[in-house]
Amino acid sequence: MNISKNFKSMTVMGLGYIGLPTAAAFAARKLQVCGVDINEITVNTINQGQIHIVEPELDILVHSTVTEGYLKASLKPEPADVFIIAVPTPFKEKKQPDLSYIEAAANAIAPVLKKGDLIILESTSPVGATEHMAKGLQEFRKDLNIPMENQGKGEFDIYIAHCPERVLPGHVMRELVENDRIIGGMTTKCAQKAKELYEILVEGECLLTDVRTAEMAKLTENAFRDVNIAFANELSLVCDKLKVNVWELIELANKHPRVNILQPGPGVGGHCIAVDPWFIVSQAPEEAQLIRTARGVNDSKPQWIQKKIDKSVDRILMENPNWTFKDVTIACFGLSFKPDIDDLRESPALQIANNVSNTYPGRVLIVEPNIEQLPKDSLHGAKLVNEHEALDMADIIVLLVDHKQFKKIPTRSIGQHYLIDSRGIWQN
Ligand code: SAJ
Repeated sequence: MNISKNFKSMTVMGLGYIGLPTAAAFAARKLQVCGVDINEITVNTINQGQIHIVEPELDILVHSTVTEGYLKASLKPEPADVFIIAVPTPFKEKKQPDLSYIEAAANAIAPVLKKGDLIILESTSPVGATEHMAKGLQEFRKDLNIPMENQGKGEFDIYIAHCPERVLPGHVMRELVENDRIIGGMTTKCAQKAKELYEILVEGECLLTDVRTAEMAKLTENAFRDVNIAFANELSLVCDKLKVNVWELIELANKHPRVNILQPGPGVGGHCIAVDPWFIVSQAPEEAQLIRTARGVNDSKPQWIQKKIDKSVDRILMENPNWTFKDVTIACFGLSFKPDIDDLRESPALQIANNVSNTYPGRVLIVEPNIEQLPKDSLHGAKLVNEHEALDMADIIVLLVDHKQFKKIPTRSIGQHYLIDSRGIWQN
């Protein structure tokens, strides 16, 4: 275990999916960490050694670091040697990045800053956000000399860097340590200082660059994945039209040594891949044509699945002239935004299931092994059941998430139903 000589204390702004694991990981390396959140319930939960999010291994680490006195949560930032900002960067109307959470976090730490402190922005940010944050800090603290743009070898009172998080939900604790880290410094010294910090924790390589390149690198990684998923989703539409099995097609094409197509699905969910490409589009609307189109392809996939469901209902009604649509039972398998997690936010599966329950009220079954009750604000009239009940009762099965439990269902149990398999797990 690395114990730092130069960094004794840390304040982490934002205790969500990135901030809390980061705070706990540094606390486990014996830094004195204060995690700050605006939500009082979150703060109280953590101070009791518990967690408010689902992430493997995080509960144990938070419990032990709080118990040993290395981690605590607070509503207000405390003075520290290092400040990590890990707050959300959603988009606002017209898909423009919303920097208000970063601005609020920077304003909150400004009064407690002192000479020699290191500030790291980890939130995924549009290009220029770190410089914008630095300018805000300089206005607030005229007594400190703060670097406000890329200044190479310059010397300043405060070190500022952008080090985008790149961890995969569900594997955060491992990836925080194993992944390579991009470190963008406002000056060369800022980058080196931030590297010194991450080396306490990171076993991967720490790669140094300037802040703007670091910001763009993170956006590029997620836009790259989005464009590649869009390619797979577009192929699924083309293949459906041409009566070609897209799953077999992709498997065959991927045997080529330089082809690696991703998997089609019901659309792209989560808070990163469906959001971050818009930051590039909003800053370079004329140039980012492909990135914008990919977003459109992925965002339209839920409607395409919905049309398939409507067509199946029509066919069942033609086969059963005495039925109305109220007699057709539809089972949606999966609600989360990707397999084997409980996170329903920005989930295309939830969007589709919600549409289905609005269109066919009273006859919709949901199978989601990772939750115990349906969300209160959607899916009205739908019923949470287990897979056996759904297979017994449903006329139409819609597979939306490839959870491990669903992959084990023998395809002969599916055979007698109308099937819309958005993930291709029951194709045979
Ligand atoms: N998906 C597909 N087909 C695929 C792969 C994914 O439809 O072949 C869908 C998933 O079902 C999901 C969405 O894409 O709805 C996003 O899932 P994901 O596993 O691709 O990514 P996230 O959002 O969980 O995490 C991403 C990661 N970025 C990259 O892999 C480039 C992660 O490393 C980032 O740290 C994270 O975004 C983030 O926070 O930015």
